[in-house]
Amino acid sequence: MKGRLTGRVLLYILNLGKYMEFKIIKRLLAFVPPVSAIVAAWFLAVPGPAAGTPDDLLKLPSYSTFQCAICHSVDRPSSTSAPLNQFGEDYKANGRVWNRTLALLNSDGDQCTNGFELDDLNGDGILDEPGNEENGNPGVVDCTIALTKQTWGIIKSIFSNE
Ligand SMILES: [Ca+2]
Ligand SMILES: [Ca+2]
Ligand SMILES: [Ca+2]
Repeated sequence: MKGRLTGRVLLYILNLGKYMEFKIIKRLLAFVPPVSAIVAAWFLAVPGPAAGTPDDLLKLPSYSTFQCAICHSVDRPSSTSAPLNQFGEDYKANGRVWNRTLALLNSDGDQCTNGFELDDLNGDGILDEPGNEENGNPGVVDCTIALTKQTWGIIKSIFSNE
């Protein structure tokens, strides 16, 4: 009888122990963030490429030489560091579209319009010299007026109208 009672008491203590263990594990799990939160935190901590860059590049008439540096003041913008140069700011202010308005601006203040620098003076998205690359970077002071067939044509048309 005494042995049975001792056995029951032991069984009760063991079960209580299991219950307590379960409760402790449950409490500990409450402090562990869900897997989705860990994954999200990892993505936020690891810099990825800047979100807008590839799509925005494709909207410009030419970009093969300067690429990201057309809009950003760093060569390799990331999701955590993608400062814009003045052309990038103007492009953003223009609703992220390339058009005549943006082509006629001279964002960087050198001697060439954005349109000349990206080889699309009128901003219609069609290169002035098919197959050409950028004549300059519209976000960097790097361009002096260069005479091309198109710019010479424009200069001539200005004087022929007088
Ligand atoms: Ca310029
Ligand atoms: Ca054009
Ligand atoms: Ca320039």
